[in-house]
Amino acid sequence: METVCVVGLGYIGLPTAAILAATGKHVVGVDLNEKILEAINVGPLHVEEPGLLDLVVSCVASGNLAAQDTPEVCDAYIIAVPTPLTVNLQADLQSVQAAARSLVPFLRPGCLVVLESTSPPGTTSGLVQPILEQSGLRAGVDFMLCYSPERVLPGRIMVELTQNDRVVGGINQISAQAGAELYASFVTGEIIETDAITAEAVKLIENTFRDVNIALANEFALIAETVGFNVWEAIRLANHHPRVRVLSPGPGVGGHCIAVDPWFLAQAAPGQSPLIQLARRINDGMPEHVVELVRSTSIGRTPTEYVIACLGMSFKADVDDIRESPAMRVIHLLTEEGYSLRCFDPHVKRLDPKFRSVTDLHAALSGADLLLLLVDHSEFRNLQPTQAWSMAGKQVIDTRGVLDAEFWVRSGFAVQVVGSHPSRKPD
Ligand code: SAJ
Repeated sequence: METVCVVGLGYIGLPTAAILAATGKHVVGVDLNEKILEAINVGPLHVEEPGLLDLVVSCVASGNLAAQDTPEVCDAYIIAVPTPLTVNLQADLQSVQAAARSLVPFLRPGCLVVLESTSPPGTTSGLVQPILEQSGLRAGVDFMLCYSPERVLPGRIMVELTQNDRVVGGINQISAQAGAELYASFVTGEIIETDAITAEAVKLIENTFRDVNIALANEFALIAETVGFNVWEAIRLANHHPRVRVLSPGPGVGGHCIAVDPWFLAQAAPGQSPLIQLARRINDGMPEHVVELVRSTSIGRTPTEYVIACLGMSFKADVDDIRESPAMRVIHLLTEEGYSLRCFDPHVKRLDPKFRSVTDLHAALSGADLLLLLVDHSEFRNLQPTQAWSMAGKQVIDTRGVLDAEFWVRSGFAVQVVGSHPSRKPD
């Protein structure tokens, strides 16, 4: 398999295309978005990910990677397009359908097609296969068809794409073998062959496990605030148990995976998934809880005169991605209530003008009544009270439990950490 066509050049497709190109394969990246094509062929890159820029630049320069708007005949095809959630909490598979349709004229006997997009169980054989067979070729006989989930963590994509174990599910055994051969060209982790529907379920199970665990941590945080203990300390100590690994509470769960994928599993069997659905709702309720904490700090002030420095907009630390971001949800809710916001995120470059965003920390904090820490970016983890002297009010809400609350309190600030009792300013 010397030539590969990757359809969808986003957070997964582009790194995959670049890594394949770096192995010496001739890779054609396909995307419908002209701006993305220009970003790859000319720059600047549309995705911020450590190590990605250099690799893309060198692969484009070597001629092994080219971005274009239509597929071409290749030995292997990878579909890595988005599968968002509809308003009815169903998987929107239109991009997968369109990508599969776009490949039909180019399929040739002996080629391989892999679906990587996170999809409800049964999508590869039930949706993609019939579309591809419109080529007149039979899946599993004339061409091979697999599902293989990516499992990489944003911020560590380039490392994890090669090092993580890879599950490859074929619609039959020879398809799985062909898929495993493609991934063996760049994966150093174990490659495990299975069937397509199991591989689809594996991806959903992994992210659902994490979502439910975060929901549990968030529930512990709400209990802690009511009962009066520090959830961060309690979780840290509980995790000393050899078989306990509670995740961290926070302002909610974001990103295009963990906040979305559990619904694909839940919707496949709504009557059998009450725990998954409840966990989703607990996590989705956290931004509203943060807004309640803000209300409690601003009692007696009208929202318009209460200035909040919102630190962080992305869905998690050290990434520029604001998709499904709980920080953005909090910002939306506060905006709706009429608060005066100053939003600052050192990673998010394309800011929506409707939010009053500023380009540095000082501008965000200067004259603000409340410091609302929404994302635990490296730049914020060691934030010091001395950096916040220019604030008009001395209120802090830390939704990520990263600030040294006692030190901030000793320095004259009132600090509320999600999952613990509010600390008052010393008299
Ligand atoms: N979060 C918490 N508490 C935690 C951990 C995370 O509130 O203890 C929040 C984050 O702040 C963020 C969200 O959850 O808003 C998701 O962040 P994440 O770091 O847990 O996950 P993602 O979305 O960046 O990547 C996940 C990973 N899946 C698992 O860890 C099981 C990654 O391996 C997947 O490849 C990726 O989803 C994906 O593409 O599906």
